[in-house]
Amino acid sequence: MSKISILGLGAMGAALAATLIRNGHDVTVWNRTASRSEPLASAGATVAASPAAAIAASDLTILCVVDYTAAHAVLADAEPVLADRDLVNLTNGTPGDAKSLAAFLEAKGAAYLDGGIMAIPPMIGDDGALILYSGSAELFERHKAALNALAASHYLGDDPGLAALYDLALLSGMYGLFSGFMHASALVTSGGGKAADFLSLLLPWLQAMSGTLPDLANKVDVGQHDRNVVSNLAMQRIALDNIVRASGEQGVAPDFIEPMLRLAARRVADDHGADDISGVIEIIRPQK
Ligand code: FVH
Repeated sequence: MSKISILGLGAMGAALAATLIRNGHDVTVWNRTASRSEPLASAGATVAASPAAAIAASDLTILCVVDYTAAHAVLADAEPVLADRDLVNLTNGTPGDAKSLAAFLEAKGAAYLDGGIMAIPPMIGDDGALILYSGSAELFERHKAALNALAASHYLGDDPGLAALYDLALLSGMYGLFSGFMHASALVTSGGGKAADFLSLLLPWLQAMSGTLPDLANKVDVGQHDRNVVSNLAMQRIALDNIVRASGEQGVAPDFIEPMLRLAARRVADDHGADDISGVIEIIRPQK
């Protein structure tokens, strides 16, 4: 069992600390608002008086605060004790945020692992929770057993920005799903239907359409979008235009769907109407 400190006891930090305590680890906690430590102290945690004291108390420190501004504020207090420490940061941010924090900590002599939590607090410690990691492989290997108590662990590589990149990519897929659901539900409810009833049609449709993703992913990776096309972009542009026009007729704002129509129309205007819809990525991805 390891000595582990948790800095930040919001909804997520508290769930991480409680899970580690349940798994028998020797847990020290610190939070800016001290009263949030009390339930964890009752569950067996030691409460540290400062981030520096918490970091000094343990073999591994896990930081989980609201954003990177808060993360830097917490660590600024602890600069004198950072040398030779292992630090995992599970605060959500960008690849650039993660790389800057990694550079700061490496300059202080600490090992750094960045993480992206793909779970909500009640899922921590249960099947279905996933945490993506990137950064120091040695740190990951040293503490893998303890980290696996929190969630399944997926190590992406030694670039500290990768966990944030993949975390935000997964969230992008999720927000695409949510925005599609909201536009579809606005259309259905504008015609008197119920969103809950509509799910019996929407869910199997999304399941069927997700079956096209392996082919689209291959086209994205190869960068060619004109092979085995069954639903060409020129046809899909008209469907998107129909959705936008129907939205106008129904009094539904087209804010979710209009950007997709604009991209499809640009690609068709660029003479790629016979390609698959995957070709739209060529407009938004970094240009070579
Ligand atoms: N909760 C969730 O569903 C998601 C799931 C996926 C991962 N996220 C990320 O986890 C980070 C923490 O999120 P959280 O849910 O714990 O957030 P809150 O409950 O709002 O707690 C915020 C903690 O941050 C502390 N804090 C804020 N500002 C500062 C600061 N300047 N200095 C020190 N600490 C600060 C705050 O302290 P206090 O307000 O209690 O004093 C809380 O401990 C986040 O990156 C999510 O994106 C969660």
